[in-house]
Amino acid sequence: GLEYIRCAINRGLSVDDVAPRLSFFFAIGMNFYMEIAKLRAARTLWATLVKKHFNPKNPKSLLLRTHTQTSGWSLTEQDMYNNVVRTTVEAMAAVMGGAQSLHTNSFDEAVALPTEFSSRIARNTQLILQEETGIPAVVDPWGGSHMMEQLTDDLVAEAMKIIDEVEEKGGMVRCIEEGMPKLRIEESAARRQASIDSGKEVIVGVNKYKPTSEQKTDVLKIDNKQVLASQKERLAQIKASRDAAAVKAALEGVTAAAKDDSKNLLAAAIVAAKARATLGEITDAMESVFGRHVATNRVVQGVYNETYNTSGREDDLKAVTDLVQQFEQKNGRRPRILVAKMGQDGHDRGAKVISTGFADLGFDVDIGPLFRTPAEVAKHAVESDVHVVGVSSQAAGHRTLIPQLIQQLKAEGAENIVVIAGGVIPQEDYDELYKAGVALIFGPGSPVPMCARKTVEHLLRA
Ligand code: B12
Repeated sequence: GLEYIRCAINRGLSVDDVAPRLSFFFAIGMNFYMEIAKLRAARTLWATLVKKHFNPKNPKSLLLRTHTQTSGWSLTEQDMYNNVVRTTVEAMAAVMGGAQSLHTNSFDEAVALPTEFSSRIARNTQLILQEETGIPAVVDPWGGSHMMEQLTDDLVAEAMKIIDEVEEKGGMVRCIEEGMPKLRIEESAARRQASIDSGKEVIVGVNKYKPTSEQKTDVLKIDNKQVLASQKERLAQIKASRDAAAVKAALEGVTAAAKDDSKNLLAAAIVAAKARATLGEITDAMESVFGRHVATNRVVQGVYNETYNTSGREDDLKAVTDLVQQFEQKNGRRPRILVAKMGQDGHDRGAKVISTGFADLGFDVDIGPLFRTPAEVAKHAVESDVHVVGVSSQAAGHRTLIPQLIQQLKAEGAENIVVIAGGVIPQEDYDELYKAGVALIFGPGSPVPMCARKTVEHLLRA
């Protein structure tokens, strides 16, 4: 927020032109009191910092506006209807924390896009809170509670330390360039996963009180081929019906604005969009000047084992590291895995958590960049001489991209490289993938040691 205001001021706007129009997006998870305190602390922080740095005249500049979304991460594939309860608890935290706007997730969002039924329940969760409970009628209902005030103050103090650290490093843009926030998130995700895998943190239906019978829930199925064909057709129609000369001129305008700091790039992009240039064309017009951001890919190491080892279940890890050693003795080197991401799937948290966990369990881990094609992944796998490619797929490209990868490995003469997969893959797609040659599949909620154990067992058998 501070960085945006600074940018705007540098371009000649005043704090009061910008600050009242900013809106912040918060995810709201299951830690109920903490989430309420988080929104309360955010308001205090914003008002304090904007006043200190920019001294606005309009009091609205000090008001923090928030959109909140109940956590998608806390949703589970296992015992799926539990997610209705999770979303309700999270929505209550958002409302009690004073959110201005709220998105409630549907209970099936851990495995697919929501159905009409699940969307209706998600919407009704909000309506019930709004119309039946009286909860939204009170502003800051937790104000004055000793526990809540203390928690809020503690959060303000802890958050201030991080904000000061960011400021000292030269601001958020600099920190993003250095990969600092990304690495912190990845470290925290690996610790959280270890906490869940080891049972320290309870997730009902996943690591405790697991269902004893098979649970079947209808999930939305989307035909990728049909979506691709219809998108291509719509693009062709747009391209045929638009004024090609106007599009060309508008895209040149975007490139010119990207080159010249005194020009307004957003305005040029709006002209291009109105001329019906596509998003790809608009970004290409900028890429020719800016290049493409490639995130630094570092695997956080040590934190998975460190967290797991305080759970009293260290033996789980030893069982896996013993197998890894057995593999090393047999093959002269440790099992090597390429964790790969393909297609337009930008979700990398699962890939990072798996990479950290597998590395801590003794694997040699190569982590591939985002947005690779199957051919690029196959080439990388061969060049790095890996034993296994682990595809992490969250954006529903698995039925298309994984069989293509297996074909590409064959074309490279590397059919001995084992392919495993994990991520948001509905159970009903498993058979199709096994038939295509995938050795193992690990869905949401899979404990990392179990993934590693099954992988090394498979490699030992192969
Ligand atoms: C966090 C998240 C995001 C973050 C991603 C941040 C990041 N850096 O990864 C943000 C907000 C950016 C995001 C964006 C989007 N998201 Co999203 N996202 C999620 C969410 C809520 C959680 C994913 C996650 O991190 N889980 C935690 C990790 C640790 O779990 P995991 O990935 O499942 O991995 C575990 C296992 O699956 C397994 N595993 C995974 N990979 C591998 C690999 C190997 C080798 C092995 C052994 C095991 C393994 O082990 C892990 C540990 O148990 C999911 C819903 C969900 N609950 O899964 C939606 C979800 C994946 N997102 C979805 C969508 C639609 C999007 C957007 C298109 C939304 C939009 N319209 O803009 C964009 C797409 C961005 C892009 N370019 O891809 C959909 C995908 C729908 C589908 N598959 O049909 C989901 C399922 C939500 C939904 N139902 O709508 N998202």
